[in-house]
Amino acid sequence: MNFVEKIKAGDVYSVARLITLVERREPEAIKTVKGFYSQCGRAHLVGITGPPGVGKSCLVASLIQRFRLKGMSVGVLAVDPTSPFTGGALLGDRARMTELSEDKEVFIRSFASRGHTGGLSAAVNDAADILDISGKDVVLIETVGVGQGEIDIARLAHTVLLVLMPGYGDTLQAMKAGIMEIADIMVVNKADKPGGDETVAELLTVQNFQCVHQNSDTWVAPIIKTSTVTQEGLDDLTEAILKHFQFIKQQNIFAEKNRKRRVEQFLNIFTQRMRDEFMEELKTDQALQGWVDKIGAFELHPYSAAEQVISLVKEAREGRKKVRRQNN
Ligand SMILES: Nc1nc2c(ncn2[C@@H]2O[C@H](COP(=O)(O)OP(=O)(O)OP(=O)(O)O)[C@@H](O)[C@H]2O)c(=O)[nH]1
Ligand SMILES: [Mg+2]
Repeated sequence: MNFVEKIKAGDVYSVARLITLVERREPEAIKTVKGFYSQCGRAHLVGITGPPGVGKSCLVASLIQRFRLKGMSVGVLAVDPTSPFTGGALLGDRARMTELSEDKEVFIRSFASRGHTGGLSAAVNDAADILDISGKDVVLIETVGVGQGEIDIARLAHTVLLVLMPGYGDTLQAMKAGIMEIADIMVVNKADKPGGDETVAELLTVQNFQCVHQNSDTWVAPIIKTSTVTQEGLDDLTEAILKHFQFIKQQNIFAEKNRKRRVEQFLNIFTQRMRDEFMEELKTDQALQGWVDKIGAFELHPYSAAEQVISLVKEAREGRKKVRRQNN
């Protein structure tokens, strides 16, 4: 079996190796990822997001067990916002999660937010594709916070779980505006602690406010109380995740979500590549150096400089269109 075949067969070592190589933006690895693009798009990507310490990693561990009981294979991408050297959480997560990773049908990988040439988002996108190709039925992606991280989880995942815990009323107020758009399932974890019902009630208020214009074809995010200590609500949560996947497939939302994710991914790659190309050209191109000097000398505003470049691209496109028309 060659490397790609091993990855497709779910070989843990090869999968880990390819993820490491794409993280480093190795050209060969990028070529491999490009090579199997047409076979991607089978796995269910589930985002688990929420404030620090609400129990996201514990929920991930519980969900792994439940999906495995259903015979599903599971990939986990834990995106940690803190440096691997200072964050106790990362070590904690690893310790908790590796208990399960004896199982060959479970693959777990942590990403530190620093030290990514080409960006964390690119690495996580590629890792999700690699897990998809390796045959994982579901890929759980843990990220901290809502809309504040480097990863746009709502674009990346098909199903987004927003995890809160009792006593998060204030956070809720602050997040209200964005909550309903990104959460497909709301989880109030640590339901073994007092105050869970109040948090659920607050969430319901937000939801009722938002539901006025919704019809029966619309997904209304369920609010599920869970506890990883007593195991309350974990079966319901698993079912809700699977139900949401069915829903988006039936309603054609799946294809639309994939399209949005890939456009976003393209834009990220494109802007990164433009930066890299530009900086590389600048090293040797004297005319370009002169142009940049003008920006530095307050002669050419960065806005105007950007507009000049965009005009050039537009002119080139117009020129090509003209040639095509003439050829027709
Ligand atoms: N009482 C109670 N504690 C819980 C529950 N779930 C998790 N915890 C505890 O909450 C703490 C944080 O749990 P994690 O799973 O690390 O939370 P997290 O959201 O992944 O945290 P970060 O990744 O640091 O943002 C740990 O001490 C857990 O033992 C629960 O259902 N009930
Ligand atoms: Mg965690």
